[in-house]
Amino acid sequence: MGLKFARGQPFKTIVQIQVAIALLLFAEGCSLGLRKSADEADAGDAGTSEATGCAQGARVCFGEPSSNFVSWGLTSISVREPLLRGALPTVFVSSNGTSKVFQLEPASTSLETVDFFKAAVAPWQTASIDFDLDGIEDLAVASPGKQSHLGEVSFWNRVSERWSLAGSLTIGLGTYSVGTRNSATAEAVFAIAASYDAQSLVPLIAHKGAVPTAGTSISLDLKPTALAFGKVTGQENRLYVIGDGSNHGKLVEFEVQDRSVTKISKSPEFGHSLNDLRVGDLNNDSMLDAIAIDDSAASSLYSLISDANHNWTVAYQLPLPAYSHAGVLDDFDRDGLLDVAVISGSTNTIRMCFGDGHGAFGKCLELLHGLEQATNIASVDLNSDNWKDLAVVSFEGKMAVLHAHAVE
Ligand SMILES: [Ca+2]
Ligand SMILES: [Ca+2]
Ligand SMILES: [Ca+2]
Ligand SMILES: [Ca+2]
Repeated sequence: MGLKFARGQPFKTIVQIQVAIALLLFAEGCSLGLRKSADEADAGDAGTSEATGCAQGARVCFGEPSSNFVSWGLTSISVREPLLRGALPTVFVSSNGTSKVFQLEPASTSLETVDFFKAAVAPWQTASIDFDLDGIEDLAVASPGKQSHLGEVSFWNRVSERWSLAGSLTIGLGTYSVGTRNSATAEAVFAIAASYDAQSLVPLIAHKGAVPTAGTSISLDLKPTALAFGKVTGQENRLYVIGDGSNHGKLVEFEVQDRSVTKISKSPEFGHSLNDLRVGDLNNDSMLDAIAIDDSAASSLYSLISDANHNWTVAYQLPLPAYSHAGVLDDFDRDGLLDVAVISGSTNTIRMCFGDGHGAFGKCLELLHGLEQATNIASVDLNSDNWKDLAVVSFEGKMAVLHAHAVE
């Protein structure tokens, strides 16, 4: 998820890196008067060696990064979790640079390409789901398009052991994101695509044995940059969208039932350049919360907490390195509290900060991934040891993998 990397012309970033480092010095002061943790000042020097991740007091360590070249212009990475316990996951990465989508599987120390296909319109993001309900996982690919070609979502399934185009739906210019539910149900909304330029959401409806169709488009009062469905029992029908309004950004929550998508709440305004969104229960009260990442020069992560009445509070702001485009939410140290791992276009490191169970993120590790211009990050258990590992992709075309292990 997240798209500003493209919107800001990805490779002015090279020039921006130097500027970013200078601006970073000023970024620390940016505040909306939110609660900040006492550990925040330690975020950049949280006691790791600069190479990799074993900090004093941490419960998890990360090994040296292992990287390989996949394809120029990588923008996103998504994970298909294995159906069987102990089986290995499958990873998909999109190359906006070469219009290809790659399927990778865990090898000894990295992820290796096992198949790929070329999309008609350069892709941005890929999501795995069985949209035709035949029991075999398929793919939905979001392609932003450009002035001469509106953005679309294309649908791909496996035919004779190869990826094959089943069909596509025009969504609108700036179709960077497609979010899927846990699973598809016939004749109901199984995914939502967002058009940044058209400021709209388009529900995608599944049909057994057929290509999905588009439902009625929903207009937004913001430019959507990322969206996610709730994936926990009882909240799978929740859809969360972030984007930028005229001055600030916000999060909007929807309820999805069969074919209807209804707005039910929104957060206060926050941030200026919201780019990535992840959903999870930050404070263990069974209500889903969210993190949103602002990837401006004064980049920050915001924690948004929801109560049982869907009242949203911007509970915490964590300053990040300039141009932090994306992050993931997972319990990396297995203490029962969600943590974050964030990448930035201005550093070659991952910043991992551990959740305090109230929406704040305290102690941080700085983990070297070594790539230039990182665009996205995923958490995935690559070796079935129950420790979530990290995979990072970059616009230069490389992928880096860092394996987690328990502190000895
Ligand atoms: Ca299928
Ligand atoms: Ca919660
Ligand atoms: Ca944790
Ligand atoms: Ca692992």
